Amino acid sequence: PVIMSAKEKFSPSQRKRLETLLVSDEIDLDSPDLPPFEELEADLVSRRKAELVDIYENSREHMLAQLERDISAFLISKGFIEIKSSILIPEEYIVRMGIDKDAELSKQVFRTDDGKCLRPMLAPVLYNYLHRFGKVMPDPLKIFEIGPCYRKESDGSSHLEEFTMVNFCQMGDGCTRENLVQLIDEFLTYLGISYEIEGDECMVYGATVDVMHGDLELSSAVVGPVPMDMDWGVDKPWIGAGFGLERLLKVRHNFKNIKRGSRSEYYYNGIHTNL
Ligand code: ATP
Ligand code: 9VF
Ligand code: MG
Repeated sequence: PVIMSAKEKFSPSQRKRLETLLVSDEIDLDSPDLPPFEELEADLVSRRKAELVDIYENSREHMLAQLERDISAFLISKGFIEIKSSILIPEEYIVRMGIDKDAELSKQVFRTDDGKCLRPMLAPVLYNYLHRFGKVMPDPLKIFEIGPCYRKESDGSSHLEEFTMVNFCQMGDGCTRENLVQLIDEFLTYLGISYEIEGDECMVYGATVDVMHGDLELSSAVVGPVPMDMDWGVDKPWIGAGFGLERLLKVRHNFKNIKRGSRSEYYYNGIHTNL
């Protein structure tokens, strides 16, 4: 038998079930005047069913895919050309990004047995595009990619092992910190997400311009050039930023856990599907 203290209204398993059914913080489970478990559960189940049916009847869009489409449309309108490259990349690119074999990020990489890995970032192939398109396109060159990235992660509510990154970058004319911050501002204003800018350091680029929402890092952005550029055949100034789409969804929908907006068989647009 489950022993509950007088003030605990729900058993741990009941609480877990209710938390699963909540989408954000619509109900405070510690509030004293809640109905009994069975009643509350039934109410939440019928709300979540109605929301799923509403999506089916009216939009039929997955929020992660929809966000990708919105971001694509925005960046294309700003003059950036869209890239879709392979998710499997040569392992060698990780080392060439300045990530040593014993570095933390190197240990986070999923490797296959034929010298490849699941990309943990989009930057290596974007570097290659900057090099090749730099010989073809007018200056400045603006490119972006959106797609899955993979990292072995141990820590919970803001990290996924499979997440979606957008990385946009510009090379050549106008690559100032001021233009980078301006572009980030237009991007997040377009998405309706508030933010603060912070300075940080990382092993790949050195100084970064981090974009925060409270304690959550939405993006690391960089003002180039950096010494590593020469290993990628890039010899012009650049600016770039990488944002995690699931973190943008977490903020926009006030999700407690980043899993709600991720690729998932359990959650559809933040709603648990076991109803
Ligand atoms: P953190 O320090 O939060 O682990 P990071 O600095 O290692 O992130 P970056 O390499 O700067 O991450 O990646 C750019 C962006 O991609 C991050 O700002 C974040 O929005 C997103 N991102 C990185 N790792 C993850 C992850 N494991 N799950 C979800 N989003 C991620
Ligand atoms: C900033 C986030 C090196 C000139 C091809 C573009 C950037 C983005 C950092 C990402 C990373 N860098 N996760 O580079 O835009 O690469 O660590 Si480029
Ligand atoms: Mg970062």
